Amino acid sequence: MEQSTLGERRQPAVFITGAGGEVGHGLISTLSGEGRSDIVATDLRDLEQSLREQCASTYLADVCDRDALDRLLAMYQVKEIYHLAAVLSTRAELAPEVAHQVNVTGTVNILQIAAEQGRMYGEPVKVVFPSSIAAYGFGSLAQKTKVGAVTEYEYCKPSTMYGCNKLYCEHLGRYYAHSYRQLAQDSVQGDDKNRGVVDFRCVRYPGLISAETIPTGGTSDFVPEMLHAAARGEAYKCFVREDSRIPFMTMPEAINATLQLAAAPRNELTQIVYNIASFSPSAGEVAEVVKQYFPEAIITFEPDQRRQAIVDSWPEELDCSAAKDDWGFTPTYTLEQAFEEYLVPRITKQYESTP
Ligand code: AKB
Repeated sequence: MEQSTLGERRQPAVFITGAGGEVGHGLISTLSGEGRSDIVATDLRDLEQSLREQCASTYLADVCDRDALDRLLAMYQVKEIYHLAAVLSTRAELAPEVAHQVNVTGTVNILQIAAEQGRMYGEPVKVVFPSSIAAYGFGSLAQKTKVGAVTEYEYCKPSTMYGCNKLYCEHLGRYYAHSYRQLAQDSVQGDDKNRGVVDFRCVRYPGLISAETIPTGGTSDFVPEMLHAAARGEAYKCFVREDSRIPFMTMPEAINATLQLAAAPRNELTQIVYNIASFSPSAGEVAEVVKQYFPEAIITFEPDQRRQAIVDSWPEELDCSAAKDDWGFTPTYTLEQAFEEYLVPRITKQYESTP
C-alpha cells in the first residue's frame, strides 16, 4: 500500500549524474531524441541551456553530498541511474584523495540511494556505470605488447587512483547487486541475480572521441585533442610517443552501446562488467589519418614521461566477446570509417559555425 501511494506521488525519473561531461552530453541528446521526457540531470556546474532544454529537470548537486541527493531524489521514483560523475585519470593524479572522494564516495551514495529506492518500490533500480580501460595495469610496456587483447578479468592492477577507483566501484556494484546486507534479517537476497534491489551494469570504455566536445582531465585525451586542434587550424604537441597504442571508439558508439547494455534483459547478462571498443590505433596512425583530412595540420610528438607511463600501463586492445555474445555489441566504425562518416563531417561543420 505504502509503495503504491509513494509511487503515485513521486514522478518516475531516469537520473543522470555528471551530466555536463562529454558522455552526459551525448547521453542526454540521445535519450531525449528517443522521446524520453523523464530525464533528471545533475552536475556540479550549471548545465548549458541546450542540455537543460532536453531534460525534465536539472539540479546543481554534488554526488558526495548525500543529504543533497536525498532531498532531491525524495521528489522522484528513480527507475534508472546513469552515474557518470567522475574525476578522470590525469586530473585524479593531481589530487588523488579528492578523486577518491568523488569517484568512490559518490558511487557509494548512488548505489545506496538505488538500494533504498529499490526496496521502497519493490522494483530493482538499474544503475549503469561507465568504468574504463584504466582498470587495467601492466607491469611493463613489453608485457602489454606481448599480451595484446585482454578480457575483463585479466591484468586488473591499475597504477592510477582513477583506475583503482573504477575497479573498486565495479566490485561495489557487484556487491550491491548480489550481496547487499546479505546477513540482515530483512535483506532482499541477491543470490538470484533477478531479485537484488540494485541492477548494476557496467561498461569499460576505451578512450572516447567526440566531434562535439573536447575532454578534460583524461590521459586518452591525446587523440581527441589532436583532431580538434587540426580542425581549428592549431598545431598540436602530442604528449605520448607515436607508437603508443590503446583502444578507442567514437562517442555515439559509446552512448549506443551503453543504452544497448541498459536495455538488455537482466537474465541474459552473464557478467557485471563488459569491455567495449572499436579500434586500436597508435597515436602515429591517428596523426596520419588526421593529416589526410587536414593536410595543413602540424602534429609533433613530445612525450610527457609520466603521462606516457599511464598510457603504457593500459591495454592495447580489449577482448569484447562477452559484450558481443550477451547483448549484441558491435562496433560501428573502423578508425578510417569513424573519420570519414562521423568525425570529419561533424567537426568541420561545428568549427565552420563556431570559429
Ligand atoms: C581517461 O583518460 O582518464 C579516460 C579513460 C580512459 O577512462 N578517458
